[in-house]
Amino acid sequence: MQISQDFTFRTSIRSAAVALAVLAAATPALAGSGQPGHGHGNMPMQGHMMEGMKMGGHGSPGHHSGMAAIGEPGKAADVTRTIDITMQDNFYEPESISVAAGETIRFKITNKGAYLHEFGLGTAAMHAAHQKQMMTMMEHGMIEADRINHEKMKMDHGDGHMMTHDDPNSILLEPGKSGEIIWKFTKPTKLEFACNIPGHYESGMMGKIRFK
Ligand SMILES: [Cu+2]
Repeated sequence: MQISQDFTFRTSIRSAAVALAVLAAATPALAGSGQPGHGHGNMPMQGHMMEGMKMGGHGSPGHHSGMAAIGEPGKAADVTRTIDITMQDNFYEPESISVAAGETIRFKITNKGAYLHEFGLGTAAMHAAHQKQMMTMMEHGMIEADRINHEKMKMDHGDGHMMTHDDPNSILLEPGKSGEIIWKFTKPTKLEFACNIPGHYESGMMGKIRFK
């Protein structure tokens, strides 16, 4: 059994590529002119893309060996440091963090803003792909500006695939809510923590993770 060492938004990359291919094929005028994160109201909802919405799941088949390893879910017993993260509209405090390879960190995250926010760990490319998924989730009403619509989140969105937001490297928090992620950073990689809710990353809701 394959235990993924590189937890990423695994299927996101593929679904983004499919989505772009679909867009390019169906609407050549849109390809290239699209403003990321805004106004993709008519993005075609293809089956492949929906499949890509399932972002979590251990041992799922969407393993991409070429993807940068961003680390892995950590064990509580291995935590050596806690970092408090405050989410505001639309930025993080602190704005950047430093970690060491091999370190297991407990991120305690609190949303003090008025809107729904995400704290996700990944590469810039992963966040870019995840932003497209979050856009789709918003279009489907699964997430709203200030809340998660759990009923819609649980629905079958048309092709037998469930869309969920349960990546181990990401957490979505409504206003006033707190949560945590325990993460082990395995090797120096260019990583960011980011909020991929439409418009948030673009307005600055991201921070660098530096390796000591
Ligand atoms: Cu946000």
